[in-house]
Amino acid sequence: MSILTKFSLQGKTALISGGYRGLGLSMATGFAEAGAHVILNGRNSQAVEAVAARLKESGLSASAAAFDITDEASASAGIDKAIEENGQIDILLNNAGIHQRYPLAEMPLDAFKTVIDTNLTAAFLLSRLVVKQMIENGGGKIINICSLMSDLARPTTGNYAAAKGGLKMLTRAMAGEWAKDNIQINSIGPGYFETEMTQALKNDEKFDSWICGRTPAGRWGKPEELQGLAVFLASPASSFINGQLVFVDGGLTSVV
Ligand code: GCO
Repeated sequence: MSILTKFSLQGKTALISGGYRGLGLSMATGFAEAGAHVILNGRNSQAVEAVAARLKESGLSASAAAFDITDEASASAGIDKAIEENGQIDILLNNAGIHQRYPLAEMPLDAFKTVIDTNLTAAFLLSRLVVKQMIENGGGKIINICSLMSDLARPTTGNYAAAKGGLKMLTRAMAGEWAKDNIQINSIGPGYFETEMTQALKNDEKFDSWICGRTPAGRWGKPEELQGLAVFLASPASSFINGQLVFVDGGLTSVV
């Protein structure tokens, strides 16, 4: 296989949770441009269908799968339907994530639970729902979207950091159980990227200049800068990499 073919996703089907916007959509677009059929997930079917239609208009292979990743019955039915409609799921990108920022001492229990459910538990649930058919098909790829907050926290993000720290270890646990079945499970740790989730932070001049000073690259990341690593981890080129977390953060987690 030539080296460029090793990076191709031709003939693969990828399911991306929260894949209709932000970083998830950017990585889904990268998968599609590398040849995959991408299934975009979100709760709102209208929004997801519209974005999938936009990708198709630009010549990419895309479809929608609207279901709630935090609800076992909804996720199970959604995954079954996606497999029935597409034959199989070769690549799962556990991307969906939310923030509900509070100082820990004032954080409502619901805010803690909801962030853990969406950012961590859902990755377990979706992976468990797709792994059996990956094993039957001779292998697959699971990519968990961790964060710089898998290793570093800051005030008001305790729920998010706990979830992303847990996701780093869940990645390793999955590798420990499923690598033998030719499934590679790795994670990506974005640093600060300008998305809906961080728009308010980016617009805050003090925070923006702190991040640009704290990040050796001196800037925020662009969503398309996640595509290369995502495609690599989804491709045959990473067939002997397992349980790893790779930061895409301009060097932020490498310096004090
Ligand atoms: C914050 C930010 C961070 C980053 C995220 C990137 O509140 O400091 O939202 O959580 O966006 O960690 O991976």
